[in-house]
Amino acid sequence: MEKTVKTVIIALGSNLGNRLNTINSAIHKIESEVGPIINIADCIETTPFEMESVENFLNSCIEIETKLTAWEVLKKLQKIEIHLGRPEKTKGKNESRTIDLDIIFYDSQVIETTELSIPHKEYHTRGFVLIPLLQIAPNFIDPSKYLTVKQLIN
Ligand code: PH2
Ligand code: MG
Ligand code: MG
Repeated sequence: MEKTVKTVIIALGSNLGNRLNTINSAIHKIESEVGPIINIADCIETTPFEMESVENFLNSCIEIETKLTAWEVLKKLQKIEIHLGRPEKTKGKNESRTIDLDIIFYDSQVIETTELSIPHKEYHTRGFVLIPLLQIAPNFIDPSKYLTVKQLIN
């Protein structure tokens, strides 16, 4: 039988407002609405990558377990983003934001739709995702590249 509990890796980023408070609030909300937290990477301060905004980010990654589907997780994360002050509709794609919650991996699933791409399309080019990811999930296998996070970095 297919296992019902899935491991999900989520990247968190904030460069507006009280960044650390918002990231901690997001983690608590994810824990209560999506599933238990298995691992939390240290927050790192990063400069904005491919953005017009100038405010530095705090970035982290978490590993959680959930019984929800990838789409259900996406909807929950979008709801939490709005609850934590992110406008529903933004002018530019990469404006400063109180919180950004991106699904990087959903177990070993590969999903390619207009609404949802898993693994996250660009995560492997972004140090602000790879550094926290390497800390918490070095042996996680990228199901589209057949490489572990550690192998991807080297
Ligand atoms: N997120 C982006 C684009 N650029 N740069 C940093 N440093 N941190 C981010 O979280 C980030 C970014 C798109 O979501
Ligand atoms: Mg993002
Ligand atoms: Mg996002």
